[in-house]
Amino acid sequence: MPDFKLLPKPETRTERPKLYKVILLNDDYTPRDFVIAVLKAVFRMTEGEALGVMLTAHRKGACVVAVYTQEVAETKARQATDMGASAGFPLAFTTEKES
Ligand code: TYC
Repeated sequence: MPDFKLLPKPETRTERPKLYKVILLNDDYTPRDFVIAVLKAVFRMTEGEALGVMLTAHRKGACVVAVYTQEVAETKARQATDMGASAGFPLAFTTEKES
């Protein structure tokens, strides 16, 4: 068994991945129940969680849905926005880098 204490410390350090928020934007046309269905399908929320997020976006104009690594955040925001577009609604999700 080599004595690892004698080996030099590696120079590289592992960076924590940068995190991105997925944000739900309010609009005047998408039905509330449709927003809830999308939140449950794409973000695996319970009915209660989805209702809370939908109502916050409805009242305040926007709501943070979840936080992921960049690729996951962008993929989920696109999938959720596409579900709205496929049904003829202007439902929009954006992503924003966490500060
Ligand atoms: N404002 C929409 C309505 O009154 C519902 C809605 C809520 C739409 C949240 C989008 O992100 C949203 N039908």
